[in-house]
Amino acid sequence: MNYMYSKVSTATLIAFALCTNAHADQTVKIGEVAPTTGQIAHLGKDIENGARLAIDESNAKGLTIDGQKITLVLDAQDDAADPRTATQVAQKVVDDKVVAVVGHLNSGTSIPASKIYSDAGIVQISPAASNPAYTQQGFKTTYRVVATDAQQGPALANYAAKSLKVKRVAIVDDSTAYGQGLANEFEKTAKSLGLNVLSHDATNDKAVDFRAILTKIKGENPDAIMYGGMDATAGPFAKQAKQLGLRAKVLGGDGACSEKLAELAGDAADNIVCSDIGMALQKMPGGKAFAAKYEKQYGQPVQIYAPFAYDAVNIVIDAMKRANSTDPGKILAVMPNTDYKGVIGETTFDSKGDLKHGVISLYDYKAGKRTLIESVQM
Ligand code: ABU
Repeated sequence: MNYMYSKVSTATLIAFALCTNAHADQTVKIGEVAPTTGQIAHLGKDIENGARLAIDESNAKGLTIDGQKITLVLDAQDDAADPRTATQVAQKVVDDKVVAVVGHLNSGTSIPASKIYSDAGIVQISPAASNPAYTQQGFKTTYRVVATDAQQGPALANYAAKSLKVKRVAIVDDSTAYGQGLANEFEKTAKSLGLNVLSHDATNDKAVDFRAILTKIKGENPDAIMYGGMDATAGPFAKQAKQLGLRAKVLGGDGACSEKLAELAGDAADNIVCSDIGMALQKMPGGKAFAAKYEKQYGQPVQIYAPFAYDAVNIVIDAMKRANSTDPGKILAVMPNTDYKGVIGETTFDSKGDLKHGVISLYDYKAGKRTLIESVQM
């Protein structure tokens, strides 16, 4: 009798344990890759911080998918802005069994990594990569939540010609997929608008001394110099231009257009006009609340990409809810129907994974503060 009781009791316990296990928290990893070492580490950290905020909020609020409580974990990795490291890290997060990836920051890392995510059938959403080629490879997994350089280059050239009345422009790029691509897009539009493109020189993304190129450009007497590169080089570039007595405006794209650029350029920041590949933070539907939350959490201002990374994570969560699954294949299947209203606005994607409605914002710097000039819907 005692034996029977013990048998029933054990069976009941096993059934109870199985039942309990079915409802135990499931841990789901979302990958996040950006450079958190090197000269643009502050921009990579901006992405990681934005992504982590979304993860923490989801965990605090509670997430249930298909009856299962989900605890999200951010699998945050450093690609050092290096294309080769990026592919190694991409393989690592695939091996870590992430359900989707937010990243990478650079076009030069996002593009090679995208093949690895495509082969693994894992959604990749870049919060920053703007080279058009990123989404033109025919991969179903490749998305971004920012406008492209095919929109940004023309917007900058139009502003230079029509508002700044630039007639003569010199161009310099940092030889990266982003810097060179943006400079080329700018050049095409500048020429079509009748600007005199005096020269197009190349430097590199580790350069610190631009005086040889700038001295040559000074002799060309430009009204503006378009610089395709990130803030870490754009700041010293603008600073050295001013030190050499160049009065030309320095134009830059989103990679240069950070809060930190003012610090890097010093008083030459007042000479800079730059563009961003989304709505200005203060004009984003959730921008003010996000900026306050971010500053409270991290004790520093948003640089550029944090709200895009935050929304990218929430787009993955939204896809999990719509798919009622954490299976990467099922998340991928619902991605084309994304219609997510987040901090940056409403995100819907075209058939390539680009935003249906990109926005370019233009800024200058006044007394060291990045100041919005205008936003243009593309
Ligand atoms: N969009 C500028 C920074 C990222 C990139 O390389 O595209």
